[in-house]
Amino acid sequence: MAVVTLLRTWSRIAGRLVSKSLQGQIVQFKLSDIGEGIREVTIKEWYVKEGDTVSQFDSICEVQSDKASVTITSRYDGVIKKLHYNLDDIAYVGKPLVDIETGALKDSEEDVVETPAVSHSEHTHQEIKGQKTLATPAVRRLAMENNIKLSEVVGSGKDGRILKEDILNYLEKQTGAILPPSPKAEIMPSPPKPKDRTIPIPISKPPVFTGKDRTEPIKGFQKAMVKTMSAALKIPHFGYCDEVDLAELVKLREELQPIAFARGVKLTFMPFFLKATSLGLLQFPILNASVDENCQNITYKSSHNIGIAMDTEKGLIVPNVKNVQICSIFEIAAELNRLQKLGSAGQLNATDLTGGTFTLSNIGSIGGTYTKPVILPPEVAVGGLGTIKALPRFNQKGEVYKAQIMNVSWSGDHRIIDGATMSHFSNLWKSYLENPGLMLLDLK
Ligand code: CAO
Repeated sequence: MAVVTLLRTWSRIAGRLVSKSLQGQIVQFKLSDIGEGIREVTIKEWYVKEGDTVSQFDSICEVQSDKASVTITSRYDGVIKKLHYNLDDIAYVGKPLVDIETGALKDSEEDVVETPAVSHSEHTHQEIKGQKTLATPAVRRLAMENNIKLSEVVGSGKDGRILKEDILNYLEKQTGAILPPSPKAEIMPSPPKPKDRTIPIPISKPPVFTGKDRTEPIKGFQKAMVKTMSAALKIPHFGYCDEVDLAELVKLREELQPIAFARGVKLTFMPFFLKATSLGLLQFPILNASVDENCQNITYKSSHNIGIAMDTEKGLIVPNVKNVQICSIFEIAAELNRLQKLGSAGQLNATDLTGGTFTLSNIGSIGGTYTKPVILPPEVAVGGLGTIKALPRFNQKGEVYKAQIMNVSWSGDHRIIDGATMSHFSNLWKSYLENPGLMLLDLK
């Protein structure tokens, strides 16, 4: 998969292996070809300045492409002689990042890890004496904190990837320690309180008037948006809207929220929306498909990797929850918590950001009722959700009751999806959310 290539190349970003012949010389870290067509990254943060002494594995800087955020770490003991870029500059593939005057190597360092770049990725890549060890940064940290050599742990994940459980099992065998309960997500929301849904109050900053025009390069997430939205323009969009009464779901979530909270997970409406979408996609697989460039072939995707448009400080990103079709609502919630946490820290990895098959955009968490969502190619459909509002509606006896209304706006690629299909899908989605108990019947 391309992600592996990306990470392999990321791991080469900061340069080459230290050899003793380099001691005392000024060496340059060059930004190597990082694959995926990426030719440039933005310098997000420098962790060092000229004159600083660094050791191997000290963080040097944080760079951001339109796909991932990566920490570059030093391969060398030495002194930083030159930073080749200022903050927010674009660093180019093949050009030097920093100059380091190398110091003496410690004996033990020659056979340690040669991985300079820590991608904020699920799949970081270590090479130890020619062997590849796959482990996440969190797992490597856990191993380090417990003085465990990754090379001694047998990984039970895909391709021998070392998982957190492998470290805990190893630790248990070594020390007889009892395994801690399954980890809680780090987001600990304040205990939920039942309430009517209202439009969030906008927080406004004091206005600033500079009196000057400003031109700046389009980069980072915005640049990615230029690319994908220009491609989306070529797709003839069909729009379809409806309203959904979420009164039952509002009640159900209020009941389940404290339980999820006790398990360390914030439970919003999104996991229910995602599950209902996935159940709908099982019936209408054409909405979870992609078409080739000239629209000659349709590929029906087996996984429901549902993307979530996410508003972050740095702009719009769309990570996806993988395989929603086999996830419980709680599992979706926990994954969403993780994506949201990484998203707001600008640390989502390439795996999280690629491979989506359908997208939901919950603009309603910010405000608004209707939207005209734009398809994210190569996907063929997207849903936009408005704010849930307490509104009067009539029941079948003509009596007024308090409903919790949310508007949903779907867009489909009208080359392959007709309006009736979209309407059938939307009706099914609506029925699951208006009668959440129905989802139980179809959950795997
Ligand atoms: N109506 C009313 N309340 C809503 C809501 C809606 N449609 N959606 C979320 N909420 C509530 C949540 O339930 C939560 O309330 P509680 O504290 O009582 O649980 C609160 O708003 C905050 O939710 P959240 O935003 O943290 O989490 P979420 O899972 O609902 O949504 C995400 C996650 C990533 C979709 C959202 O944070 C976000 O970024 N939305 C913007 C999407 C966007 O920009 N779309 C445009 C794309 S095109 O440019």
